[in-house]
Amino acid sequence: MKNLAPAIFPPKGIGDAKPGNKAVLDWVHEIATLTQPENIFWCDGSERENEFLIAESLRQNVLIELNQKKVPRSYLHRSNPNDVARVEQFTFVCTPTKQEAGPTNNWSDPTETYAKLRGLLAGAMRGRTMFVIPYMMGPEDSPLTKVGFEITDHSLLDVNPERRFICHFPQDNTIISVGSGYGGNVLLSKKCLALRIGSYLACKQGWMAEHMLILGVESPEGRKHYVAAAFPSACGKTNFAMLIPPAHFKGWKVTTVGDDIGWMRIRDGRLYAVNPENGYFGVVPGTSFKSNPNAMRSIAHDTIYTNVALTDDGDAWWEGKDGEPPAHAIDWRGNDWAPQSNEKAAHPNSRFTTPMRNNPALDPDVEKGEGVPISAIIFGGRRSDTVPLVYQAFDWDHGVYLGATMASETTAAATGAVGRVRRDPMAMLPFCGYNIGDYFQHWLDIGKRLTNPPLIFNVNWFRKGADGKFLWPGFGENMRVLKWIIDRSEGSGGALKSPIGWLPSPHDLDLAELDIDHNAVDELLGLDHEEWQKEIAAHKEFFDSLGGVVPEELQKQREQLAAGFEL
Ligand code: OXD
Ligand code: MN
Repeated sequence: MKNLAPAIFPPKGIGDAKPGNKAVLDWVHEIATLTQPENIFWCDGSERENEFLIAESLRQNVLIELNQKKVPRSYLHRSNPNDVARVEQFTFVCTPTKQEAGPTNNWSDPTETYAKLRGLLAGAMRGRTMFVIPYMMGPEDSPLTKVGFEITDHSLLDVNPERRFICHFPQDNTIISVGSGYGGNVLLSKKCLALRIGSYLACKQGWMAEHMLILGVESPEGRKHYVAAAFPSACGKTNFAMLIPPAHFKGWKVTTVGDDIGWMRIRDGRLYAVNPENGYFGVVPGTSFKSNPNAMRSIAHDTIYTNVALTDDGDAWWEGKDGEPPAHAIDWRGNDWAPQSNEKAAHPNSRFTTPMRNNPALDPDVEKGEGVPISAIIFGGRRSDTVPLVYQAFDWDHGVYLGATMASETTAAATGAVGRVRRDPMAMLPFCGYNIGDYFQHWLDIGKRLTNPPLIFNVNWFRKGADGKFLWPGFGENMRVLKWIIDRSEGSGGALKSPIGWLPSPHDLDLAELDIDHNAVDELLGLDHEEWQKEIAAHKEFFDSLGGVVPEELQKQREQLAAGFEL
C-alpha cells in the first residue's frame, strides 16, 4: 500500500506533551506495540503545535492553502473520493449481546471484533507518526463532561471501502475506527462518543445524549428561552441554530449554544442542556448570506474546508454560494470545472470545520457547566407532503411518539440513496448506541421525572405544493414558527386541537410583512386525511419492523392517533 503521509519529526517542544497518567501511558504503549509507528506525537492543542501541523500538512499536500487575503488562516482538504460521508453499513455496536444493540444497529460480537480489528491494526502505522490527542467534551465544570484520548495516524492510504469499520464497544468506553478519514467516521469524539457511546451511558445514568441543536431566543423585553431541536443530518440544524430574525422581528435575538449535539440532564425538575462540542462541522453547499449569514461570517477565516471547489484566485467555492459561479475552478476531485460541466464543483456533503468562537451569534452561556434550561424540544424532518409546518404534542408521552415516528428524506450526509423517506426516530437512527426500544422507554422515563417538562413540537420546513415548489420560504422566516413555539411555551399563542396535536391556525402565526399566499399557508397547516391514513400505516409498519421492542405506551399513542382520524 502506498504511504501518502510519511512520519513527521517535530522540533523539541512540539509533540512531546506526554501525560503522567499510567493507564494512558500503558494503553498508548500497547497500541504502539500493535501498530508499530515510526514515532509518537503527544498533542497539547497549543497554537505552536497547530502552526507546525498546518505547515507539515501543506508540505505533504494534505492541505491546500486558500487565498489568505480572502479567507485568512483557512485551508482546503480533498478526501479520497470514496471517503466523503458516514458509512452506516460499516458502523457497528459491539455490545455483549445482539439484543442490547437492538434492531436498528449492526451488531458484532465484541471478542471476535476486537480480534479482527487487531489483525487490521497490526503494523498499520509503519513508517508513519502516531498522534495521541487528549480531548474534553463539554464545558470544563459540567457534571456531564467527558475526557477522552484519540490515537490516530495521519494516513492518507488508498482507502479501501471494503475494509472500513467504525466499531463501538460501549461496555469498555472504546471506539475503533479503521479505513476512513471522514469527520463523522474518524473524529471519534463526535458521533461515536458524544452520541453512540453517550446515549448508552445516558440511558444507564439517567440523562440524555441527543442529536440536537440548542439555541437561545430573546424577546425585545429581554425574556429568554432555550430550545433544542432534533433534525436528521443535513436538514438545516446549523441554519436554524444561527437564525437571524427578519426585519419584522425587531429586537428579537437568536443565539447559538450548539448546532448538532445536546447533552441534557434533569435539574430542579427541568431539562438543562450543554453542547459537548467546541466547533461546527457543517454542510457547505447551499450556505450563503441569504441562507445563513452567521455561518458565512463564521467560515470567513480560521476554517478547514473539505471537498469544496478551488477558484483560480485561491478562494473556496460551492453550489449555492452568493454571486455568480466562477468561469473556471478546480472541482472537489481536483479536475477542471466550468459552469457548463455536468459534475458538481463541490461534493454535496462537502464540509466546513470551524471553531464556535467564530460565530458572531454565540450564546454567552455556552460554557456554563450547569447548562441552559430547555423550554421546548422540536422534532423535524424533510417531508415533501403530509406533515404540517408546525404542531405541538398534547403532552410529553405524545411528544415522544412524534419523535419516535419522525421521518425524513435521506441526504448526502451518509452514503446511499438520496431523497428516500426513512423513519429516523429523534434523528438518532444512525446514532443510538443501544436498543431503540430501550431508548424510547428512556425518553418516557425521563418524562416521569420532569416536573416542568419542555413542550414538544414537530416542524417541517420542506412541504411542497402541487407545482413541486417549497411552500414555506424557510431560513430566517422560520423565526415566525419559533415565535409561535415560544408563545405556546409561555402559555399564550392560539391553537386548534387536531388528531395529530395542537395546530396553529393561520392567524396564530405572525405572518406580517411576509410575501406568502393565503392558500400556501392553508396548505402548509392542512391535514390531508388520505395522506395521514398512509402515514399512520407507515408508523405501524415501522414499529412492526422493530420486532416487538416498542413500549406499550407508544403503541397506545398510535392507536389513539388512528382513532382520531376515524372520527
Ligand atoms: C453530521 C451528521 O455530520 O449528522 O452532523 O452526519
Ligand atoms: Mn449531525
